[in-house]
Amino acid sequence: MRRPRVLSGVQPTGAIHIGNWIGAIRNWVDLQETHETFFCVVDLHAITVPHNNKQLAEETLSTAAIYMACGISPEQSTIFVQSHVSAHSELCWLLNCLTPLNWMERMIQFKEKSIKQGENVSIGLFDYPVLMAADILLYEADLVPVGEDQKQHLELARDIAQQRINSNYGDKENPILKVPKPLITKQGSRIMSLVDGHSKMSKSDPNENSRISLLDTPELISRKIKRAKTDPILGIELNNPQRPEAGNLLRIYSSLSGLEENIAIQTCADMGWGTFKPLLTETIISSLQPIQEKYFNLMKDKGELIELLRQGQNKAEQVAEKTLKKLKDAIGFLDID
Ligand code: AQP
Repeated sequence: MRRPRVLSGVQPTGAIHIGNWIGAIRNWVDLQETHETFFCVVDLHAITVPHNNKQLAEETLSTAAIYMACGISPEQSTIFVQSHVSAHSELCWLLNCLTPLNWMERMIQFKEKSIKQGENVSIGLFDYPVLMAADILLYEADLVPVGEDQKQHLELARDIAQQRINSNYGDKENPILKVPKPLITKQGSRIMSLVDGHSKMSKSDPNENSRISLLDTPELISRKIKRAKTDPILGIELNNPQRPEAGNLLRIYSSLSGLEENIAIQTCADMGWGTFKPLLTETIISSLQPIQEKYFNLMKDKGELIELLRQGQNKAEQVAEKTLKKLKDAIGFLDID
């Protein structure tokens, strides 16, 4: 019996921030102990919006190094780059041909992201959820860690596997594709922008002050926290809808200090911003310091890093090719191997 398999990834669309870490990567570290884990840098997803071709390779490598610096171990997990395993693109095409257009037209994230792109929306952005379904289904993932915003995409992957593939080409005893389940991450793990408590902290937010990146220097962290939006009310609260910024900063403090939320609430209940902000700054700096140290060490030897990604690619390919072959046979392609 194999351990339940988990697959997840981050797009190399910019510097990884504490939202990506608290909401995703940090949880993956724990999953390695109990699950069979596949973590990819999803560079094919990154080009669904305009990207910088001079930076993509470097950001891809840097994202992989961040995974490892945060504690994802190449021995325990399969760490790889999405575009290095061509089965992702190939399965995406096959799934495209099996997915009804009207299922795609319901995707909320496309509607939101396409507004930001104006006239320049690519077909790739529309197809993002099918590529994500390909990522998940290729590895026969049992569980996929998803935040609220990705739930609909996982639902699509489940529907494609179940309704368009298994029920058309398979039978109950021998399903062709595994139907994945969501691994819902904690509510509190959604980290919001430092300058607007209503919008998510995001790599692509043009305002650098909206996020703390994992590689920010102590001086920069201190400056960003000083500038973070506050209000004139004394006492830091977690769950007051009128004070989203206070709630967000307290959530970051509780996540990084390791204090239970209720203890963090009590500790900060009477603090003014002048006391709380330096405390938060210190907490962020000290929790990022070991990650930064490991990251810069890893980046000293890019050859070794690339070798680890090559090994990850080989491991990933072995699993992905099997699933792809199974589906191609089910669809009815001529096989000459
Ligand atoms: N603010 C956040 N709080 C908690 N979790 C977050 N994640 C992203 N932002 C937050 C989680 O990080 C993982 C990787 O995300 P992604 O790179 O695939 O894309 P994203 O969700 O669109 O992240 P960004 O930072 O907002 O990137 P851009 O700006 O490029 O779109 C996911 O598990 C996500 O839930």
